[in-house]
Order: sequence, then C-alpha cells, then structure tokens
Amino acid sequence: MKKIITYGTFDLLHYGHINLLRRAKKLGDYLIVGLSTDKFNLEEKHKQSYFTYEKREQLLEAIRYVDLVIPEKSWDQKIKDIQEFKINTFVMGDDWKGKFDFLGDEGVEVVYLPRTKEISTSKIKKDLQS
Ligand code: C2G
Repeated sequence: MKKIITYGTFDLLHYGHINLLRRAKKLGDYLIVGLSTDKFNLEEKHKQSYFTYEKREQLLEAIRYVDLVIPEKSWDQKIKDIQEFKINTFVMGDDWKGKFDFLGDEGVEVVYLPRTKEISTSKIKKDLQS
C-alpha cells in the first residue's frame, strides 16, 4: 500500500484544498493529512483559523480522498510521522516548493503540486469583507 502524507491548516475548506487532496490521493492508496492545530497556527504560523481544529478535522474526515487526519503540532514532526506511518510520498502545494526537499533523505518521494491559482482562504475573507 502506497502511503501519502500532506500538511496544512485547511481553514474555510475550498476547492483549492480539494484539488490538492484529490491529486495527492491519486499518487497512492492511502492519504494522511497532518492538520495544523490551533496552537500551531497561532504560535508558528501567526494566523488564527476561522474554524477550530475539531471543526476542520470533521470537514477533512468527510472528504473521500482523506483516510486519516493527524494533528500537526510542530514544524519538525514530519520526519517522525514519515517513519511512524511508513510514508512513501510527501506532497505539498508548490508555494512550498523546495522547502521540504530534505525529507528526500528519509527515502520519501517529495512532490510539489501546482496550487489552484485563483482561490485562497485569505481571498475568501477579503472578498466577504468588501
Ligand atoms: N493549496 C492549493 N491551492 C490553493 C490553496 C491551498 O493547492 N488555492 C494547498 C497548499 O499549497 C497546501 C494545502 O493546500 O499544500 C493546504 O493549504 P493551507 O491550509 O494554506 O496550508 P499551509 O498554511 O500552507 O500549511 O507544514 C506545512 C504547513 O502546515 C502548510
């Protein structure tokens, strides 16, 4: 079984996220999502999600492409996750291109997929304000 992992906040879930998850799942048989906790978002990403971790987890678990959701609590848990879950492929949108190449040393394939250009959580928030 080919296992894939990806990470993110996935706030105000939108079709850009779904496009990423669908393409990530296509690369294997089992997709794990490392979902940023509220604490990680606040302290490390300096952003506060609209939905709490529990709500974002509930939404992700309802997506047919997602097989397991785990908490992302720190930037450096990826290596442990890759070992623990015997991951074959690590996937992120290409806004992260190059940032996680070091994971290749763990024997995983590192894949950056093109982002869905015209949509983002911050654009949704901005458009709703105006
Ligand atoms: N994404 C995308 N297209 C968009 C928006 C997001 O392909 N229009 C992808 C991002 O590239 C990322 C995933 O969807 O791979 C989740 O996006 P975010 O929730 O914004 O994740 P981010 O804040 O980048 O956190 O350790 C990694 C971080 O947790 C990634």
